[in-house]
Amino acid sequence: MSPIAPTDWDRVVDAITSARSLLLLGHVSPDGDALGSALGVGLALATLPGDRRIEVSFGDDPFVIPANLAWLPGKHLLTRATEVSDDPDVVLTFDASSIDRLGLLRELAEKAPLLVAVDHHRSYDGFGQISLVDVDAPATAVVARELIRRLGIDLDSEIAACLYTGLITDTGSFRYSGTTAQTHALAGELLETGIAFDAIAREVFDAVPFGYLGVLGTALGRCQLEQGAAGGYGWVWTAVLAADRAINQLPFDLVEPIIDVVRKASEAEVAMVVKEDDLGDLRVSLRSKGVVDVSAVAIGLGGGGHRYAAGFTATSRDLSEVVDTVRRALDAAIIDPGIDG
Ligand SMILES: [Mn+2]
Repeated sequence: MSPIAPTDWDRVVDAITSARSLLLLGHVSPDGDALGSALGVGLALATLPGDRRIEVSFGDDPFVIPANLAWLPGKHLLTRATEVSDDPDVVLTFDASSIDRLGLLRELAEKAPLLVAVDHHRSYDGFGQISLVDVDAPATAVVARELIRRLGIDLDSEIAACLYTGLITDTGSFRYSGTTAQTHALAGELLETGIAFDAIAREVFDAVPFGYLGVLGTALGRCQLEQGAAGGYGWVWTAVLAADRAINQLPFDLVEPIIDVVRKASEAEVAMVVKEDDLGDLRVSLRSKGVVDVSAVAIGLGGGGHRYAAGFTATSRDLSEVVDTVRRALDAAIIDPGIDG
């Protein structure tokens, strides 16, 4: 059962159905859950009778749709952050745990008559007038599906493809511990619409340009294992430099899956990839097997996330300084051996 108050659902449904213009936002550098949820709800709203403006966006400039999500349905709803209409009646945010995750579009969202947060992060900080937030949901897509149900809109295969993308992104294809029987039931419901789940999985997880292999090889060759770190539970880390990507002509947004290889090292409880973006900023991805809450580490360093997956952008551009900072933060982190991921 969703912990979201029925009155909150009702208020949002009323506001959406009476709105003339809606803006649906994913967080900056959107992942499959953010963009899939926003586009899925956008496509659903587009089937409602009556005239309303629906724009789906996220606050990045340049406005880059991650390559693994470029196939998502609903592209006609996507509006560049710099071209979004500035007078929406209702703004809905998807998968953003704090208002600064809206990037360039933060101010526009703040001054909207109604701002609704749709999310599942434990680190959600309470922004917005109404919160449709279920911290037990394994993906925002689960909350998005419930919103569509409460709007009385039937799923079609395009809406379902978007929501399924959110679901498999955040559950690691139903492998992570947030997955429940209800998650599989929802997947079954989405499959009933006839989505090509095999093609979706290939697009989302298994299609990379050749240059990715070169960057992956360099990053894996640079991996360090520190078995004494993270309270003795072990830490494996590497870095992906802008120069590595330049040689292999790989855009920044395609570096993210490298952490999923690095975190396989069974000697390490925590995995980290430090990624240098095109501006020289160091963006840090952290993964935990469950004993260490990496969201606490990331939040302490200005970021956010979940117990198992979190990240932050470093204030320093010096790699060894960032590595030292995280090593210290991991040593100070709360370690709960009772939770076995
Ligand atoms: Mn999510």
